[in-house]
Amino acid sequence: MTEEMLLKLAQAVVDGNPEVAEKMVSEALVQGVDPLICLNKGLTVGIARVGELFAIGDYYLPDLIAGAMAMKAALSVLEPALVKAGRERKVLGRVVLGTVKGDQHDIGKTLVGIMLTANGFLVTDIGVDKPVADFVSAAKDTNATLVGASALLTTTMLQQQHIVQEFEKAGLRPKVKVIVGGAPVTKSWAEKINADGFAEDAVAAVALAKMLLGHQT
Ligand code: B1M
Repeated sequence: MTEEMLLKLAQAVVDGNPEVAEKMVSEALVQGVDPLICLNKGLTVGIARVGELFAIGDYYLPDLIAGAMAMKAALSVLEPALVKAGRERKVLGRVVLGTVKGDQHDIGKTLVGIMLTANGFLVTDIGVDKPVADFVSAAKDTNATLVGASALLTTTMLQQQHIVQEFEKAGLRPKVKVIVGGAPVTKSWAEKINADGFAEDAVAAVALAKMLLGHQT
């Protein structure tokens, strides 16, 4: 995929055009383009631009939704290829993943899940807007050793701290590691709330999960 095509793919997300985004990704895959290139140099660039335009007031909520829908449409085409691209086949660990209470953002969390699955983790995605208790019960039900909490809003980040505290209270730590991520989340926030780790993106989340569960990265 040329730089120009990647720019067009990003633009399809900026324009909130799911048909074009999906078609371009399908064509790229047929041509043998690395799905990670489509993701990182096309779709992610587009959705980041949508966020910038929203932040400066050029885009409104419907534009935000349209951009997200275009990204999700393209991701649904990309997902099987991303998973197939994963080389590890051994199960590296069981993971529970969700977006915290009060937060509806699911694209980043879903991507983290796709990349963990692609790299050999068994992922239980509990969805968005999930209260602390759901993370704990899912971890117990699935016998997970890693829990990931995603938060995209400064107002919902605090939920990550509640999750860490609840796992502590339930006596599940240190057996269960808790990792956090999402656009406003930082390493220092993760340290402050005593999480086991922070990952900036889905690729870093895989490396972090491997490291925490004792696998070589
Ligand atoms: Co919202 N939104 N949004 N939004 N939205 C942001 C987050 C915002 C930064 C936009 C802005 O102002 N520039 C802003 C938050 C400001 C803040 O608090 N700091 C914002 C706002 C304000 C809102 C609303 C309040 C708007 C309103 O209603 N007035 C509202 C809140 C709704 C709610 O949740 N209660 C809202 C709603 C929405 C939509 C529903 C329209 C839509 C989401 C659709 C969906 O997810 N199904 C949406 C979108 C699309 C965005 C932006 C534009 C894009 C988010 C995204 O999908 N990014 C976003 C701006 C931005 O982030 N630049 C914005 C792509 C995704 C791949 O990246 O999610 O960051 P990200 O995930 C990355 C990493 O962060 C990391 O890896 C991922 C992959 O690389 N990561 C993890 C994520 N989770 C991880 C977990 C890990 C590890 C890594 O371990 C567990």
